[in-house]
Amino acid sequence: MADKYDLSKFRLERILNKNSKTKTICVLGTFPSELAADTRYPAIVVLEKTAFTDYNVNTATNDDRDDDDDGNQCKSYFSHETKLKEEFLNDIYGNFLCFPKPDINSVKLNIISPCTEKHIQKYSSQEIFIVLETPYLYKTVTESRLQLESEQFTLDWVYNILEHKKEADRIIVEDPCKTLGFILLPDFKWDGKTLETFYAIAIVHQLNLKSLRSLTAEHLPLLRNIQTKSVTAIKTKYGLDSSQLRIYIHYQPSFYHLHVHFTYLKYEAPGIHCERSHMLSTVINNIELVSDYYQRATIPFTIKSSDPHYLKYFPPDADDNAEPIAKKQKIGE
Ligand code: M7G
Repeated sequence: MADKYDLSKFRLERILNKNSKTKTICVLGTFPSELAADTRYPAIVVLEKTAFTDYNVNTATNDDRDDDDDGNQCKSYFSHETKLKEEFLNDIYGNFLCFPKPDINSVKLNIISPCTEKHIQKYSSQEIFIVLETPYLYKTVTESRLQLESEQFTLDWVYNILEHKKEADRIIVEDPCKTLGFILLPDFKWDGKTLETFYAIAIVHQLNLKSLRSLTAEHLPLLRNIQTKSVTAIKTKYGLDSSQLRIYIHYQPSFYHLHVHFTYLKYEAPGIHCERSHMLSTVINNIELVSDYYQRATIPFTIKSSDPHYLKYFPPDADDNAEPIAKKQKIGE
């Protein structure tokens, strides 16, 4: 990746989104093609200042500066190598800019290239609206748009993972069973190290499960298997207990191949809010109570005003007082 992308050759087109709280900025631009000098590919670049770790404030060995086996002493801000620039001092109050050495001051960077119009939409800051998707709306609008290839993000990255063609060395645990199996690995958004921002995803081996809407009682063994094996593997490898994990499924997902998100409970990961995430334990419980719950339920999701299907979800003649379609009809009827 470092070889493939020379950041000095990136040409900025526009800023898509920035957030001072999460300290992220997302930009659209182009990179030159490796093959043809006069061709440039559209690219989205997401930059995120990384979170502080315990090592960053370690002073335990300041007087005796031996590194531990991982060189962690060198990761502290409290070191000779950190430069301080005084802004002002007033009585007991001091204000400084601090310049730590580059290797503990990294910025996480994600690149999507060549990106599509749909990626640009996904990463752009826009007005969003909540759709209450009845089974009828799912059947008549969502399902038909899912059949259009142009409406989908490619799933090639998912198949590359399932076939061990990419990221195989990052797998945390795999159950290779075709019906109950899955691969758990670090998410694209995680640096793979900072526990404070722990983020992994479990991708199912079954190829025909698109989303929450696909799940019925038949899939309970799969969901329970993902939950049990993943939390055990995360505890073994990262020391995080199941009670410290937020385990959930997005609706709507960006990628329509069933996967489950695992994030550290204290980490406010993107997409954890109630309009999008459904706790796996609640999903299991709902299906245990009503086997076709997710075919009957009205499920909320958010849509951007620029989405080409926006108006289909808000037809101008919608009758707010009509009997909920979910009561009368389930998917497939
Ligand atoms: P989602 O709920 O479909 O959509 O989640 P979201 O991206 O809007 O949350 C898909 C998840 O897969 C996200 O958490 C992505 O960060 C992650 N992801 C996406 N890609 C392209 C990759 C990838 O190539 N590798 C890995 N490991 N994770 C990815």
